[in-house]
Amino acid sequence: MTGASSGIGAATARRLATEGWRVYAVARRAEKLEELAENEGIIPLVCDVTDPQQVSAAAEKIRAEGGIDTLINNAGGAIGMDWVADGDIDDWRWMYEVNVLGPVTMIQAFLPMLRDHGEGTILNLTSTAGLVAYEGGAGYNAAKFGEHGLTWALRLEEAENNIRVVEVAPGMVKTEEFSAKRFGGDTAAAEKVYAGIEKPLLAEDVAEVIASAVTLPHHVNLDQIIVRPVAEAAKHKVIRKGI
Ligand code: 8X3
Repeated sequence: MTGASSGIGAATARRLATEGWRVYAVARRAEKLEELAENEGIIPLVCDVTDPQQVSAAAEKIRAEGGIDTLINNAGGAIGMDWVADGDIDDWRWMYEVNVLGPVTMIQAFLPMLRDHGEGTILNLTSTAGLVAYEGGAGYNAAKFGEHGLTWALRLEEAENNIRVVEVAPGMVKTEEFSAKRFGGDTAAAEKVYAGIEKPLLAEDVAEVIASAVTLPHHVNLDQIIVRPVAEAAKHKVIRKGI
């Protein structure tokens, strides 16, 4: 489980651990992982998923300890809401690295293990931003469309190896970090994203969906799960009350 230090990643690690899974919680921030590892069944593993050397060291360690049968690529994120005309190329590069190259690096390192297992699962957390573009979303849209594409190609390539490949594409999820990071710590701007939404999706809701997908019998492949709060009928139609 990558991006495990907070939000959907941490909630999913906790959710699967309560079902008796042994979960390697992968993230860069050691102190956050230590907290999470107080839950039984969660093993912290400090690793930057965009660094191939760190990823292959993590894969070696995990293989030596018995390996895994499921890889959940959750690490990712957005920076800014700039239009194409004004977007900062470094922001675009960062988004491509964490949302596309990170998952690819993890997949390349762990595929041999998943193939050897005989019943592997790879689940990629993309986004509704990877399915429909919006103004101000281009850098994130491009990265998530990319991750969506790699997920669907991978499914075709690995079916013969009995690896199921699942895409979970969440819409608006209120987590402590996604919008804060996107708006560079501007908490007012981050809060505005969820203003007036009575019941936004929470990390635990998405964790529930992920857990359902990966605990189904292995021959059942949910190709793509789009999950939004009821209040977000579409990106352009969000029901906000009292504002
Ligand atoms: C987050 C969904 O709508 O902020 O992945 O792009 S959105």
